[in-house]
Amino acid sequence: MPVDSCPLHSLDTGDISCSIREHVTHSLGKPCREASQRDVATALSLTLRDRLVDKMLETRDRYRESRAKRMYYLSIEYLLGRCLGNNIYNLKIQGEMGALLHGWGYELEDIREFERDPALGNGGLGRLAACFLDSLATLDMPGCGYGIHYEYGLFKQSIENDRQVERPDYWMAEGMPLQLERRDQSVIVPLYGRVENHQTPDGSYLPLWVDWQDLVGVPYDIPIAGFGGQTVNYLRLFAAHSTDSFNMEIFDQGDYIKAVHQKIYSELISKILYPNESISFGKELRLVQEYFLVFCSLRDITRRFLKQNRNIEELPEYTAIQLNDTHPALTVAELMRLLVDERRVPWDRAWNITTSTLAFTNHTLMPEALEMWSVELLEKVLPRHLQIIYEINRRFLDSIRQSGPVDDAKIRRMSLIDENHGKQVRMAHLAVVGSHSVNGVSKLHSELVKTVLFPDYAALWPGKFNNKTNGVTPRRWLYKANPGLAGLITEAIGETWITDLDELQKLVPLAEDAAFRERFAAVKRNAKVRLAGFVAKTTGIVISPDALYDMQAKRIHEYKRQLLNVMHVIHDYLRITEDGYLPPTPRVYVFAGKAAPGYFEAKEIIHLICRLARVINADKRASEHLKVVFAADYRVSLAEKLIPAADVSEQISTAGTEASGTGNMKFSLNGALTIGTLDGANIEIREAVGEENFYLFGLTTPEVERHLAEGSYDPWEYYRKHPEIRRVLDSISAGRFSPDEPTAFHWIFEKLLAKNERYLHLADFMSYIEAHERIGMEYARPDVWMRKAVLNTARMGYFSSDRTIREYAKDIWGIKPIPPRGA
Ligand code: 26Q
Repeated sequence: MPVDSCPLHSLDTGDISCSIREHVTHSLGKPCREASQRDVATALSLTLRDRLVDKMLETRDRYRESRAKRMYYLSIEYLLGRCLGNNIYNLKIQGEMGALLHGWGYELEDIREFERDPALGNGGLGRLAACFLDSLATLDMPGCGYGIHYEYGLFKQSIENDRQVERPDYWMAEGMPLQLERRDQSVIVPLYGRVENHQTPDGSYLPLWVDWQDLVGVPYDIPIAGFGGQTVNYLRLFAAHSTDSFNMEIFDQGDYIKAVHQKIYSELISKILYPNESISFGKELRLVQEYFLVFCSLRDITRRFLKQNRNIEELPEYTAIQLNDTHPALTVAELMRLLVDERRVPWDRAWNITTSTLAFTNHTLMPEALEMWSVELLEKVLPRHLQIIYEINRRFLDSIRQSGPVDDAKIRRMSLIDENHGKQVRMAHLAVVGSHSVNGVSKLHSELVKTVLFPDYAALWPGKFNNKTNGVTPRRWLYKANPGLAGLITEAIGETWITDLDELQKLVPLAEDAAFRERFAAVKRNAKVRLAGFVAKTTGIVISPDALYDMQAKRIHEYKRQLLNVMHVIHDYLRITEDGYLPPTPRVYVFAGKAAPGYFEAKEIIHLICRLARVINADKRASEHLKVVFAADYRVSLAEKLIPAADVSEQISTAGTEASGTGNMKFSLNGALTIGTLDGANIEIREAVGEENFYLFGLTTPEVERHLAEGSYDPWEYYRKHPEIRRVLDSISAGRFSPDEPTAFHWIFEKLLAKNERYLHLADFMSYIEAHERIGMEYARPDVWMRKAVLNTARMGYFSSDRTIREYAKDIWGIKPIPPRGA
């Protein structure tokens, strides 16, 4: 083809208008006069894709020419959220697009609602990956994400008869206009089979993986635009298909039905995202998913690398691979296999290359969430990888024995194989041994990673362990989600904060400025009016924008303690209805979050919240002071509606259980005050915003640890001592919120009073209600409250994911920005 054969697209409104009409006609096959709002949304997405692709190709050339080191982020989940609005904002054409569509009789905001919110993740971990992609592109950093193109994302939640109902999320139903299929770059993935032991002519060991089956990974690229749109990276998601050749082989043997079954199995691999955060171990399909991601990504990475005429031994100089939790930890074994078996690199050198290339982030301390795979299953699915894991383990344990005397107990603790419940591979150990860096996601969590999770490894390799406190992208979570506040900030300090969030510091003096505080309050109220409209439309519940909006929005999990919040709501309700108490401020309690479909307690917590809402919202004595809303189907797009309207953010996990939290950052950045424990990133948020601007309560991590270690927590003691606790628990147990089913919530009474209750709800309850007392009083004084709210926003600069990414780039990846020429 001639060079430069295709003219580039421009961001000129006239050109865009022309492109939209062109896409309606030629991509959707409709005359413009018949276009529906959905068609306009699709055509607009395609129009933007054209522009993003131009920039993506330009970015790719720029990276190639620079021959710079690149970073690859491997994650089994990405929670991108809707892309259309985000791209419009990152291209800075929201004004022009709004006007153009308005001229055609549409509102941009309505058009944006037609886009599906791709939920290719469960929660924090997947959303963090999405924020990181935004920051990488904004910082002009050469990096890209790898993941799985699930056909079904996280289930859609609805509430029926006060209970969660799950429905499949077929997110591609209307197509995904932004993605580019890259069939030509498909990858053939071997699995199953067995290993034959052979020798090379010179007598060294030559394993041959034979009789494997295969499937195909087809990449789909989603362009990721940095702010300003100059750098466009991409997220590459692999979909699983069957190979025709494979089917034909069986077919030729005469077994047509079996051939079809193979095809169905192959396509199952990327069919669905697992909806729970821990109890899927042992599921063969999940293991195959993890391997599929790892194999496809590594093939793609090394193919790109070798195309540049480089020697595989130089891999770590030009490539950094970040493992997002242990889900892609098989990368350690697969990279070794690729080097040793395919490239014939000697083991020691291969090991050096592997550990210098890989780095690992841990996201959880919960013992039940630490991945283990049985040796038996690995043997069946990935026989050669299992051998390699055993060899890594043998050499590793030999090296510790050689470095000094060690007892057997320590060897057993450090081994990659757990032999306590049958033989199982500890994926976290594999990731630690196979990486040069291991990080946690907040200061506290990173300490606990060293002291609780991997004490032996931390003693062996103190330099390997480090902290990278999470962050969130200010583009989505302030600029786009909260245009009112973003506008006010830009008016006050200019717009540099969008890419340099520390600039928000300049708002600090304005916290003393009554006029500014009033404008800040007006912005907040506006967001609350909008949310109230949404709540009325979706739930029928009427809430006043003058009430305090108190929100807890996150996955439902016992450790996150939604029950503590529920207990406080009941406490408030009973004080009003039984004690004649008049709260200083009316409140709306908003809950949102999904429960894993098989997690009984979590689903019952949702049930209780919905029942409670029904009773309270219908009670005339209370409804002036108190409303409860369960906002169904929490997802990125709902978070963007809730967060700008929050006055109070509930971050109330038991100290030592939440690795970081990132919702806590989004709320505070948008001017909500946190009521929280000394857990995860709450600690750093409190230090940043100032302790007087944060409502602290609860036990500390060492206090919790001591209770759990010594068995000294006695919930009945709290029950006996505090009438407030007694009254709340008795009301739940007596069926006050489920009159037709009086015993429905009895399990909660039992659970919270059990000696081994792991999350110490009752120990923290009195200090929790005391902190809420202070909130009620201070909210009633708008000048006091708004001063604190402004200071929260002003001091959250540190929690930008741009800062996090800069730290990863400098300390772990060794990559640098490759900005466009002249930038
Ligand atoms: C593992 C095996 C099988 C099936 C599922 C999983 C699985 C899937 C997702 C295990 C864990 C997850 C997700 C974990 C997660 O979201 N962790 C959160 O990560 C955030 C980003 O670092 C932190 O802010 C949160 O504190 C942490 O809970």
